[in-house]
Amino acid sequence: MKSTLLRITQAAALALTLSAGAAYAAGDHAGHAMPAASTPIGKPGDAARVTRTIDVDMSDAMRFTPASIEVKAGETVRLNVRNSGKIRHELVLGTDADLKSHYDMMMKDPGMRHEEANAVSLEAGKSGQIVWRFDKAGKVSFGCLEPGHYTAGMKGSVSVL
Ligand SMILES: [Cu+2]
Repeated sequence: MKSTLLRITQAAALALTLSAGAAYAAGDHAGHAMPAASTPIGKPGDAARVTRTIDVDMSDAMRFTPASIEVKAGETVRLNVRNSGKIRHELVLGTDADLKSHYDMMMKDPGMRHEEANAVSLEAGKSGQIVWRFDKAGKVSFGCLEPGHYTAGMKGSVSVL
């Protein structure tokens, strides 16, 4: 009886720790959130205007498949992202400079989660989506900013034509 109670208390304490950690990570990251207005990489898309869905796989080989995607300027695309690995991965859209600086932050604070519109962070086996409007011709990069992944080559790019 006593040990059951102890276990419940431990579970409650763990849950509290986890939620406090999540709140900290979200709060810590809020200052870096992208504005909803257009940015150098485009902006969050309207799901009703999606013209194309592109499946992207993330694997423990530290690769995105496909790693290069082509879209037309002005196109709103749904990236249907799947983590087929056994560890967490994420897909974050950004300029190379954005990704690099976020990656450096992740190295200092590995618990951080990306929950902005330009990112999806997925546990093993999970799927998620990003709806994004690529409104300027050029290159938009993406990467997995989990510690060690980006530098192992877990990156790709969207050519906006
Ligand atoms: Cu990864």
